[in-house]
Amino acid sequence: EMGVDHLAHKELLWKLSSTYLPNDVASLQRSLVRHVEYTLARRRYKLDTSSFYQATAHSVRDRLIERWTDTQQYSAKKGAKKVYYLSLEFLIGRSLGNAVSNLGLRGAYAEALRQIGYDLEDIMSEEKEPALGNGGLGRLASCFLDTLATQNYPAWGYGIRYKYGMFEQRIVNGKQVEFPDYWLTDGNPWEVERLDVQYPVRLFGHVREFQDPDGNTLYAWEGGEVVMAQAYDTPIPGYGTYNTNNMRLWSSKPSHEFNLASFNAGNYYGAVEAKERCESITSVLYPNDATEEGKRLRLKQQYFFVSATLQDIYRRFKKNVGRGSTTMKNMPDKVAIQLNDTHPAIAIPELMRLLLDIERLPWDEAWEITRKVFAYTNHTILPEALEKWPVPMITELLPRHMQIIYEINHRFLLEVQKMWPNDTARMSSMSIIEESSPKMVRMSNLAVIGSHTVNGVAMIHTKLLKSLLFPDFLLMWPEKFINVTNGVTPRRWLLQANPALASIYTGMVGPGWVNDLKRLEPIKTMAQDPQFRQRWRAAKQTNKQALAEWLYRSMNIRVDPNALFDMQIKRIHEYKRQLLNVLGIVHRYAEITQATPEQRKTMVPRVHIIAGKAAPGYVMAKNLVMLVCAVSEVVNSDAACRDLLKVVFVPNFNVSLAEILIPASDISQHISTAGMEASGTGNMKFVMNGGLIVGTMDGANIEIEQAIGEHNMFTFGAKADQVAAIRRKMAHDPPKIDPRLHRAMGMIRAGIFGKPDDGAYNQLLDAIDPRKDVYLTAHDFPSYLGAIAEADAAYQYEEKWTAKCIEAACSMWMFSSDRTIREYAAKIWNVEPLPFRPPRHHSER
Ligand code: F58
Repeated sequence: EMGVDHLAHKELLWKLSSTYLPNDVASLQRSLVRHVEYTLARRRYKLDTSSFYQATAHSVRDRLIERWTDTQQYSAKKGAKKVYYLSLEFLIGRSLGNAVSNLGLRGAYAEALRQIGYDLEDIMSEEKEPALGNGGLGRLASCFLDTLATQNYPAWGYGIRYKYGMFEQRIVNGKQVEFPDYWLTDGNPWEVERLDVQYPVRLFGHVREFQDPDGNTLYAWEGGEVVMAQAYDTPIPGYGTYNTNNMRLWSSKPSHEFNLASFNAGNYYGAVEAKERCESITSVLYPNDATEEGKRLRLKQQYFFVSATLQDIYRRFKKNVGRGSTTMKNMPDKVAIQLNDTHPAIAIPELMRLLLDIERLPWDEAWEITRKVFAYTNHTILPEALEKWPVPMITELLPRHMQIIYEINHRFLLEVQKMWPNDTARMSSMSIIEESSPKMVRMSNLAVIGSHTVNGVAMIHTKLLKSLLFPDFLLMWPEKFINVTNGVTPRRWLLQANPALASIYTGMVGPGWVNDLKRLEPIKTMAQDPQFRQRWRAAKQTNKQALAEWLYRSMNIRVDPNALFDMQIKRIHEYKRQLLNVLGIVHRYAEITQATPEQRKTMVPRVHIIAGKAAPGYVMAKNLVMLVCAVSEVVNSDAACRDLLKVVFVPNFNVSLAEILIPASDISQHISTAGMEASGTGNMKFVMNGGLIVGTMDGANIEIEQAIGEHNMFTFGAKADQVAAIRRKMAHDPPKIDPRLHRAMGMIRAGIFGKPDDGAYNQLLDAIDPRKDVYLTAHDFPSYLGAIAEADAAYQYEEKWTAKCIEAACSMWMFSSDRTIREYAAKIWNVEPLPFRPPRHHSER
């Protein structure tokens, strides 16, 4: 019971903390200057742009924090079911623009800054973006967080606060060189270090078996090393709502226990070094490598992150246990955990360990809870990309988990045996353990077995997932497998990246489209209106102009903003077939150099932009980057190409760069070998921004085509169901090579683009030999040129072209992550939005 004095104190405290920050221009200015003086401790006259970025960020952060703490307190009080999105990657991009936009304070801050001599846009570009992800998978996680907040779902993202994010790519002497991305040099105003949220995480050690007083056998994981997980929280504001969610990232640091043990042993320097090693766990993001295997530190990262996260979720849930009728069994009513790929799948045996060894539940009860809590999203069916860990490695690092995995597998295989007696082939393909040497733990099988739902990320991907990857699991659990097609947030990818187009939309249908992309549908009919088409083109032109200026400023390259802008921007991978694009460009180059003046007049002037990072150990990808750079060098300095062709490799592709490039595109290429790109999400962003696609019938391209109409997309190439037969046939009956491809390859081999001494180009070209053309690059080349030619032809009819773009862009509602998340919520998580109603007057909390 609270005493009188305590009540009085509480009331006083309440009064002291009960005002909301004012958002009028004058108040924002006071807040900015106060942060310069008191947060940055700078004199008033030292007011450079970078100080003002810091001050603006802190001022915005204050306003995020009041919404954030209110939202979190509210959902705790309501005891609502929460979604936990577990991802080793979040590619958040810059925060300032997103925050002022989502808070509805962009205008006010822009004005506040303008009056004191600063430009909000300039200040925004001071921000260093956190690149805590590789590509599509990490960016998807961040789009999901934006939508979860916008739609008022109680949801937290959990991940790792890498000290070094995705490497910085520079081109030095025509080659990719990687530089470390230490993104925290200037601090990070968007995070709050929660010194009161730390958990110990054990690694190595042994399992002790013992009996409880009733004679039951129990297990305890003991010894080894203990490192601490330190929480860093970042507010995730929704757009047009008060709700603000949380992204909690973990950083590793030495534990106190670690301290004592090592130092007492008398080895001072050795102990300090051991402490350093603790911090190395979260030091670097692994770049998606072709040779991604046997990396013990990566497994440590995964477990470290999972252990801290589950302790945190568990502690939050346990506050409710014992309250009313809540027991452990109710965990699935309060907790939904989504595994973003298998990277966090070790969470399945970890939750089992907590329920068995700490909570002391019987196996069946623990297993039922676990399976009701987890769901798993698969992002690839490429066998080489499926995670496997050597049994000896898990045994050493996580001995208790290895036992639990074996027990899960044993019980699972009994079920298999029941369903298909003595079917050893099935047993061995469904087993979590691959009987190789050394034995391997198949994380995808573990994730399927331990989850209630498994989803693919586009219709074709889910179909292939069912038929190729998990056919036996599908027979066992037909309901477990579902599709949830990916989506992207219209906030970052339209409203913020493309203000020119956004203002057209708002002018037509009001601002509601930002949270309800369906409202753009009626604008489709405006494709018939010449005046509207004119305005649309003007917006695209503004964006192309801005990009042209950017290219000139930052790369000293001049491009004509009236040319067709063609882009392929994504990670460099053989299956994504950047090589097909380059061969197409080389073909065009040949055509240009041989064209008569009459023929030149019929050619469409083009600017080809390619951007993307190659994993440091992925030789073919690095060769490709070299080739693009060499082609661009030759083409751009050839007078014959002057007004017809420019090729630009833009280094260090990241979220901020995508925000500049995508709105300026006329054509983008999504040309993976059919069946290999799970979904793709760039494709969605481009079409939403009024660009058209040259693409294969792969991933979400197929659904995009369905939504926008086939007359609005340039498709080509083998279909997924033809690929296997084509590959089989080419081995014994090599197809004749297309003469245009032959010529393009000949030019490259002849050294027109240089002859690197390591034979890099030959290596690229040898891999598309028509007899072993794994990615069907040679096979698809003729139809690829056909699609490009169609696009060129269509581009020459300006009015028709614009009509296509309008129709396509306004048909894209289903590729908003808002639709995606509603599906996850309904079909997988069983959660409801919980909007926090803010106080009507700012002065009363
Ligand atoms: C991508 N995967 C898919 N993985 O390739 C893409 O089709 C899909 O649209 C996207 O996920 C979202 O579903 C992807 O980006 C990675 O980056 C992994 C990161 C960890 C190492 C292995 C690659």
